[in-house]
Amino acid sequence: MTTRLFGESVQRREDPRLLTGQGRYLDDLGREALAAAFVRSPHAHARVRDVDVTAALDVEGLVAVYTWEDLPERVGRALPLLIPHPALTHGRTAYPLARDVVRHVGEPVVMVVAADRYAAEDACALIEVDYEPLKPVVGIEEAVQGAQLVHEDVPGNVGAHLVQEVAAADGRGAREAIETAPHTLAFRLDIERSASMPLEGRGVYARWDGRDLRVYSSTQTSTSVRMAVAAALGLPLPHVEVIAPDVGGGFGVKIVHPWPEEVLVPWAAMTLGREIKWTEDRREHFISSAHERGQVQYVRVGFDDDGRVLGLDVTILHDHGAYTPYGIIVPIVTSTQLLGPYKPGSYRVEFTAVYTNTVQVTPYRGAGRPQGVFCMERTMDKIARYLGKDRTRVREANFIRPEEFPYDQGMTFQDGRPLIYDSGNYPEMLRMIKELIGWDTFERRPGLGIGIGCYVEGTGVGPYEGGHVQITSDGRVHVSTGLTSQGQGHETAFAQIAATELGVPIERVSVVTGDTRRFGYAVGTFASRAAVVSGNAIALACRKVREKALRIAADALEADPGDLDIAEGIVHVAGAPSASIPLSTVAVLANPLRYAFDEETAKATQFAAPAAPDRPPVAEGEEPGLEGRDYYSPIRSTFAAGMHAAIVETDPDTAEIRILRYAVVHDCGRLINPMIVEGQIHGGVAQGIGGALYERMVYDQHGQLVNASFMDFLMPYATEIPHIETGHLETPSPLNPLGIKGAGEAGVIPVSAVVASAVEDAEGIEIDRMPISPSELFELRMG
Ligand code: MCN
Repeated sequence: MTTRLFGESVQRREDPRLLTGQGRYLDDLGREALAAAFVRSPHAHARVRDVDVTAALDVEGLVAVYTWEDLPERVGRALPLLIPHPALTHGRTAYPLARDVVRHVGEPVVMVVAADRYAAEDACALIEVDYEPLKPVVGIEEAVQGAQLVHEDVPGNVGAHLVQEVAAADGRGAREAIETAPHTLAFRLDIERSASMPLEGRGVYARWDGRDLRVYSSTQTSTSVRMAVAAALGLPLPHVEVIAPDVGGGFGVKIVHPWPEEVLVPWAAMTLGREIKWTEDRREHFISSAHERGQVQYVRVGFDDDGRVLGLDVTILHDHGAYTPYGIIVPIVTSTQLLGPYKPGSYRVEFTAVYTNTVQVTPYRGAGRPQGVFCMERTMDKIARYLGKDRTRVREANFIRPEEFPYDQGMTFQDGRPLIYDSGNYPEMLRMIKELIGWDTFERRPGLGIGIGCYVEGTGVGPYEGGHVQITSDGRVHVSTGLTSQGQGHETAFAQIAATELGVPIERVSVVTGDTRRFGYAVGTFASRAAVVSGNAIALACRKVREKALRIAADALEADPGDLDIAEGIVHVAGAPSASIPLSTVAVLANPLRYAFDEETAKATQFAAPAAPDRPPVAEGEEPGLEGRDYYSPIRSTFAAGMHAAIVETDPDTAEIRILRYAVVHDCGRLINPMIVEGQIHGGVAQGIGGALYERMVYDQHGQLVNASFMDFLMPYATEIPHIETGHLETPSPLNPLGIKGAGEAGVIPVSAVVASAVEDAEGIEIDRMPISPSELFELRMG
């Protein structure tokens, strides 16, 4: 018998703790620490002429005030550009505190440290910054005109420009194929800006003991924060520890590292020899973190009578905000993954990333894919509408067939690796989603519409993650991995993997993430990669430990390791359960230094083979202890896929859009925990509904974000989210030992496309812009 937990909907083990207020988030720590606060620019674009801190110095409790001038050279350097790319010819990042020019409202200018946040904020209010306002660049159209520059040395505000082209089999390019196609369409699509809105904002708390720096950060990448902080402060890596405590959501925004505050707070803690903490407030989150989406896409498509795409030409204008700390990953993802499950005859994509005087853009759950899917799925719907065909038929005519895997889309990803889809079954998925939503039996009536959207998502990107597994003499299994968790349920899913691999009850397995003291080499949680990359690393580490356990047990039982199995934490001879030894005992035997501190250990030592005088106590090639570490480094991404469908109702008078039904069929390879995956999908769909119907960052012409609070930035409540019906298809990935693909972003990706498809169906009006509010729908109705 083996303990099988992989694939079961095991209840999330972290939830009782998190749901009963026992979570330890950043702001729960360092209650005695000094508080940091920031003076942030009220201008979208201005020269900083002078900073007068005199009035603030009288504030009771004030400890220190810093401007850029006060920072040592190393700390004051521009923040790193994390993912360079040859096409990013003009990458620009901010300084931790503004140097001469501020380029968006919210950019930090002065840092204040005080006894508490009240005093720090009072001091901030008294600091006078003399700004010389400059004309701001707001909106893509204004940026591309290039009349006014965000960065003086970036001509035309163009940070990056990239063209990728996949020619047809006959060598013709997409533009040529479109010219000669039987039918062509051309249109423009707009997706407005939105942003990750985790319940918990960013935050950092640092303490320095004269030798070691410990930093707590609400981050998605603790090991990278550690490297960045060590580099900025000139500290050797072993003297810096970074711990991500419980993190109340990230959704992408917490992958940036280091944030200015992550450098400044530790530096000030070292300089002052005091503990310091900063927690972001909601307004800071709106104006000082990062946004995404924000793209205009021009599409030209040529197709035949069956709706098969012969040529697709997409030109993307991407609003990158003021800086590019995370490179141009968002437009790269849009342009390379836009094709989804389809194989157009030829494809050309071109993007231009422009700077504007708005908050910088970094990936937000889905990372450029919602824009790409909106583009591709609108294209499919428009072709169907033009030809008078069923929308699902046009999609089917363009699908990559199951027998064509592995399928090379001809695109090159950010890391220079080719985009090769590893496995999938899109026709089957279409069959499933049609059945789930009742596509063929849908009864039309005025104001009711049905829509569909398909996508493919590269998940589980490298370069690597690791896993460490230790079995202690109480029989407990301790798993650690370096990436962090923000609510994805890793404590449960990783425990399922370990319990299955090792044959132990899940109750005996504990999992630690995000603590560089436990695991130093890691990349982080983003791009739906944890299950694939850490999950496989943990499985591989478990297999090492299992092998070692079997070797030791075989010695003790005088059996062949090949005849042994582990179940319920007990190693036994297959077919002879009485010849057995618990893993706890094996753990004792694995360490020649035995403390018989309890009866169990004392009993275990009886198994010890008499010391062979000609053999060292730790055999050559072995290490003491029953533990193991391994890494998994994927050769390339594995491609998850999904299809969503919705039925919407539009109000004839108020133009309100209600989603009556929402169905999802999803394929993330082998499921570790179906319930967790469904939860991930539900959360993603909810965010997608926000993006489709409610959420947008509204800037005025002065570069002021006019809805920078939850009073004005609309997010859906639970009341706006319908019940989500979910079906799973499992096409295992041939690329990794567990056959897994990622699932964490899936839900959000096609929602705008699906809602647009359904609203268009209900109204008979083309929907080319998202989000769509009732007033906008009303205006469209009016023509
Ligand atoms: N899973 C599974 N079987 C699979 C694939 C995944 O059971 N075949 C499980 C995993 O074990 C994990 C969860 O599903 O518990 C998500 O796994 P994965 O797809 O690997 O995604 P990550 O864990 O890497 O999480 C990142 C992803 C991203 S990119 C964003 S953004 C996001 C998201 O996850 N942010 C989140 N989900 C979030 N959920 C919460 N609560 N909070 C966030 O900030």
